[in-house]
Amino acid sequence: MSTKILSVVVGAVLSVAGMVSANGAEPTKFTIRLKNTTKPDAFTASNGTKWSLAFSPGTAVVHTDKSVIFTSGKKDRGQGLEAQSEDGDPSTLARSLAGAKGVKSVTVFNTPVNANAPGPITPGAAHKVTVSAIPGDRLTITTMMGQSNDWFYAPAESGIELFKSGKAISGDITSQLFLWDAGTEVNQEAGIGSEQGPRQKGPNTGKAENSVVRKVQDGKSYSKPSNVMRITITPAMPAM
Ligand SMILES: [Ca+2]
Ligand SMILES: [Ca+2]
Repeated sequence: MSTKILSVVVGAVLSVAGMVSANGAEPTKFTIRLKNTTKPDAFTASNGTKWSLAFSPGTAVVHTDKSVIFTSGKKDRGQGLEAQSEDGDPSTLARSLAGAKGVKSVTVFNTPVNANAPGPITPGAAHKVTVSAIPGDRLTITTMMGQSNDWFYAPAESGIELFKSGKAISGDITSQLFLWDAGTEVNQEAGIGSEQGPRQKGPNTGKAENSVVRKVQDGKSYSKPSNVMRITITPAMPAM
């Protein structure tokens, strides 16, 4: 009998805490971890060259509007998505988005977990970033597909809803991401193109494409994020 009463009391306290959070009184902190789940030399190009995949520094954007970074089927807006997608450099994009309409926060992640300098995450490595949000907020993550001319991983343009029915989401969100082509540089074969991130002479080199932002649908394993990365999100428990 006493055990049952105790469980009812605990349940009541938890639901009250949940209501406070849902009313937006206290933002929830989310820790996002992006792990490169590929192996070194996991891919083989048409000429037999083996190559490894890395993901660049990126942004974690909390927003309320539904397409703050790009619109599928439209040209890049010239706000820094190009440098993010072609050179793995999120700094211009972050500066453009900071304070923009419908954007609540922009956090750059650039230093891998257990590393002491900025850089991409190579096979097995991870980026970690923390954001704060309230119900109604959305999350967009951007990172370059490191062996491409202008490809980036991100969710649909509307972002990922951070709360469902007022409750913070938790767990694996990898399936909500896609591989996008920024439409700014002509594609070469992934992993061996001379104008791609690891091989280009300098930032912003390669043939201009003048196309639109669109999903990469080439049937390759890296085009499906769950084959190459794992992104988890963990909300901090509300203070009791
Ligand atoms: Ca392209
Ligand atoms: Ca390039």
